[in-house]
Amino acid sequence: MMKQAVMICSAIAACMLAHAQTEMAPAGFDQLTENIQRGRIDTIQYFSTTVGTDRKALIYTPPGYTTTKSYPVLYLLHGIGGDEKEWFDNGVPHLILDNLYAQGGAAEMVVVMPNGRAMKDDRATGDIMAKDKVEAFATFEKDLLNDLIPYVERQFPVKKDRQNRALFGLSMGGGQALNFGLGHIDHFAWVGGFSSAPNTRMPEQLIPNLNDAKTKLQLLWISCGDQDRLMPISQRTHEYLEANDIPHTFYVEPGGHDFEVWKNDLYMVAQRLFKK
Ligand code: FER
Repeated sequence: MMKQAVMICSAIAACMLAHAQTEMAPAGFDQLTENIQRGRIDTIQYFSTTVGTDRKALIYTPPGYTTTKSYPVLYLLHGIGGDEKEWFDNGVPHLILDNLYAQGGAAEMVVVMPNGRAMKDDRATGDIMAKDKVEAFATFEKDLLNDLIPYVERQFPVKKDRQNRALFGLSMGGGQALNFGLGHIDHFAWVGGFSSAPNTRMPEQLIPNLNDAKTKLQLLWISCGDQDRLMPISQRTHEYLEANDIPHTFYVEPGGHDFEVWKNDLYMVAQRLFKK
């Protein structure tokens, strides 16, 4: 009887320990809080020389935003079923950041949420897995670097160096963030993928310059829910980074391929960004 009780107790303790290893956002982190300062969400429109059309993005400016300051920028990318509104509609980045700012928990930043499907009809309608639509997620590399970032840097009071640019995304956007971020370390010091999709380059193609990745990144973040069938993509990326001594965070959390996981990821990452 005694022995059984000891065994049950140690099983419970082991279980608690396993869970304690994953730090998670506290309850309420994604809820509207009364009587705190709020940032703003606006829609911006820029001409894309890559696509040949005007394109839309959402932009979050933090509480107390003023053009007399200069802000770092997080570019935050959506998944295969989404568009520039996906994060706002499902991931409430404005609420997560407002709550963090109310507690002094994040560096002031501007967040730009683009449409990562760089083609003339960039709506997430019809067959979202169609070849041209999937290819448009790769084309976005040029739109981001040549069109969107220059537009944001012309129109907003933002810092224009790699130390003050972050590129993160979820799923297809996670693959984009890793591919483009690690492919252009000269542009981004903060890079990460949440539940990154099969568009993530194979590890051997992902990092053109291993030494730059070792020495120049402020944060390289790979996260995935433990129930997500796309885990092998994050796992293989993590293993390659580890084998090549590239500093990174591999963050595995309870959950599947959904915004419960991605909201938690944003909460975790937003606290780390643009801090020494
Ligand atoms: C695939 C599985 C998942 C794929 C893309 C996804 C292009 C993307 C999922 C998402 O963005 O949520 O085979 O191929």
